[in-house]
Amino acid sequence: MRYSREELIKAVSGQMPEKRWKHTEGVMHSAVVLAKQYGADPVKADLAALMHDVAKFWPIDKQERVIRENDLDQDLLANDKQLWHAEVGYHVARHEYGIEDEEILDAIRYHTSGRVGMTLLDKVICLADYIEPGRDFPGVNNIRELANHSLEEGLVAGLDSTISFLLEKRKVIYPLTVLARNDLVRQIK
Ligand code: DGI
Ligand code: FE
Ligand code: FE
Repeated sequence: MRYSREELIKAVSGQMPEKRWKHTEGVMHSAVVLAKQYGADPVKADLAALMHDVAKFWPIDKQERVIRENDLDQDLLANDKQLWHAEVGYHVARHEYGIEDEEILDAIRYHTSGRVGMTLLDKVICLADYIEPGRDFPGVNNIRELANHSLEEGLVAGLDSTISFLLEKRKVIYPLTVLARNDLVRQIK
């Protein structure tokens, strides 16, 4: 890897407002706790969490260009812009920061949408993003509670809250989010 953890922290924190960096620190903390609890690699969880929102505050036209000009999922461009930063973060982590671990890269890539067949690390990062200590939205404490005994239960509750929010606002729902949610429900049954 080309950068030390300290160098990555410096580079990533410089690309976002203070508040979003605090969120990232919270996700790093929660991801390590979940990783230790559920048997994922805490070092990988820390690094994926550190990088997960690296592109969140990039200008939207720059995010669009990265997706358009690279071998990335072009379908995202027809879906909510909020989804783009995960795909862009995946690309940037690989090509600008030299992260080569495919598990870490996938966890960054799918942290917003989820996917069918989420890996342990995917689940840890996606759930940590919902429950990090700075998060405050209706239902977050219920998700935190569920996360104490099941990654899948916590995630279904998290994705359900996102889907409900999108329905409420009459937004387009990215199909992969629904597929991810259904896949997790089946894993629980
Ligand atoms: O980047 P964060 O704010 O930390 O969290 P995130 O990466 O989970 O982004 C969530 C945002 O994406 C949230 O405001 C809802 C929005 N969004 C829009 N369409 C979809 C969506 N999220 C999911 N999972 N699925 C969608 O179809
Ligand atoms: Fe995000
Ligand atoms: Fe996040």
